[in-house]
Amino acid sequence: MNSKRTSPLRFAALLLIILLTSVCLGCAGSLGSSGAENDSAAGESGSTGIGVAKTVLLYPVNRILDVLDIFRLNVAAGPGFGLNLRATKFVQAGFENYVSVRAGLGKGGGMVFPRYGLLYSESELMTLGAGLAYTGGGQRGLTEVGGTVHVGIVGAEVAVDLMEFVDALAGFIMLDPQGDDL
Ligand SMILES: [Ca+2]
Repeated sequence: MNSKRTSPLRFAALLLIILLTSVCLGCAGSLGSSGAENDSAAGESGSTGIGVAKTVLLYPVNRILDVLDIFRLNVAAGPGFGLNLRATKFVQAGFENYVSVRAGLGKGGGMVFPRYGLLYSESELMTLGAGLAYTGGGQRGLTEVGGTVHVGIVGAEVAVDLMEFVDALAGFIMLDPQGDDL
């Protein structure tokens, strides 16, 4: 059987192309805006055209990124203990006390890719409580459902964000309630 698999190198090259396309389109959009100040009629027309092209070209990219936004899914290494269970910020409870280096999806935590995490550090020091009175977990979304556990020197998180799920679905019909599309 002849099965094709995408190598990590090809995946990295594809990601680079996507990022460069995003940057170029962003620059083009800025130039279009400057032109609009000098020649409003022609500028507005140009900006609209660039805006439409940008939306079309980035449509598949934004759908992938929106889906990745849904999940908090990572493993951790570092000393400590912690347990947090949550069904949104309003319904949660736990106690956490650890310092960790994490690998995986962790929205808002990334040093290189703030939107996704991937490889980052995160600490919860003596945080505890319930509901909105919980003293930690500032990096977690308001509508996250899932849990975080840390025991000894290892930990993990599994959660989905309900608002991001809605945003990902809405994206397919060109809506962006989270305002995060490129
Ligand atoms: Ca979106």
